[in-house]
Amino acid sequence: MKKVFVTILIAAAAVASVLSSCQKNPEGEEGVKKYNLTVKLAVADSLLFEDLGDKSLTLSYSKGADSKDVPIDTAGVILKLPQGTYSLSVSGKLSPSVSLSGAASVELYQDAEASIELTQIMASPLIFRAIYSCCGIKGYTRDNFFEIVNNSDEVQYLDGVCLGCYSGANYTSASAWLPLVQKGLYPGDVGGAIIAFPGSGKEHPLEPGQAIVLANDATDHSTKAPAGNNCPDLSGADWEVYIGSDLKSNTKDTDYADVPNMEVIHFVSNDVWCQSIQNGGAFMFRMPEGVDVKKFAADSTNLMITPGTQAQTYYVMIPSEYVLDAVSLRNTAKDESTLFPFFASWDEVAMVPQATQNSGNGVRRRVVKVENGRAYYQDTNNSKKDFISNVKIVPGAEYTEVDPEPEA
Ligand SMILES: [Ca+2]
Ligand SMILES: [Ca+2]
Repeated sequence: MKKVFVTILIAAAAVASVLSSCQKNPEGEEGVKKYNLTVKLAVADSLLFEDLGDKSLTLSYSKGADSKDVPIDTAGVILKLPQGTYSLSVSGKLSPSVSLSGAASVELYQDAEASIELTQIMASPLIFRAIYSCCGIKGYTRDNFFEIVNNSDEVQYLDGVCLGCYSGANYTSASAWLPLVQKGLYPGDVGGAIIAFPGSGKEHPLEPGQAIVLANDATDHSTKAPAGNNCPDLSGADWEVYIGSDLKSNTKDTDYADVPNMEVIHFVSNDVWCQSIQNGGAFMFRMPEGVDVKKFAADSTNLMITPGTQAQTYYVMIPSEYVLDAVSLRNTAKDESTLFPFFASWDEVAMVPQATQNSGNGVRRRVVKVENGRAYYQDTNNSKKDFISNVKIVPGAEYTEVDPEPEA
């Protein structure tokens, strides 16, 4: 999920609460008193009621284990309900990529009114579903892979979608990049390169719910890595990263001919993309309409060396507003409180612990809903909550079960 446009406050405003007694009704459930609950909707300034128009919104109200849904619109709704404490939530869609939500709670022991302020959230249709980067045994690091899923209800096109990466470094001291990162400007090829899906716009569709596997090297690593490995077979990957010899004559990378290559937009490594993200992250972005990423990456005004150094390595700086999805991982051996962020707070809130090395495990996004066999994934810009750490990831496997809520 990207950006909360209209920030804010899920206000439990004006919850006319008044607790009268909690006396048990001697007449039993049949005789439980009922009161009117008036639910009103509020929106932050920049989201006008007109924008809501006739969009269908759903009000869910629950008391204990009971939950019911009713339609609600800008006029609000009045419900006659048995007394009790209710949790209220409103959800709906403004457009394919913009959803609305809000919540409140109310104690209904006399006629009461609740006002729910709606927050407008722009959800990225394309997100990382899984990242496998725990690496193999004896320094084997070529087996990383990434899954990208279409988490929306519309066909999405991968053409031109770019990936950047932070990799390596324990990052327990503030990076020279930190002041820029906090402003939402990210060095895109710290992890080796900026890569992109090729295509002119509509060559690589991804159906709703469909995912692809992007391998660093599209080969069977279980036979290539030293004995005792738990590395994946990536010979069936959909895409691979090939840091081609057209870029550097001394490339150490191998092109596995059966699997199409990502385009390399800009690079600082001649070998592996996003080699080891024990502590680091990956992000996905798309240039605005009409902006060619190769031209952007060739424009010196978009390039920087590591601040405070005389280094000759130039990185392409990617603005946050182009970012679709950002995920960061942390080395579990490090104290969380000593780590510094890789992304601005609105793109990414907290890191998910990396999987154990040579475990065959990775981090995978939580399934929050399954409808007609299709999984929907959690995306709240918080990797710690959105991802499950250290779980077996079978490249391209489908998920059909809702995952339990994360522990608090
Ligand atoms: Ca490769
Ligand atoms: Ca290839």
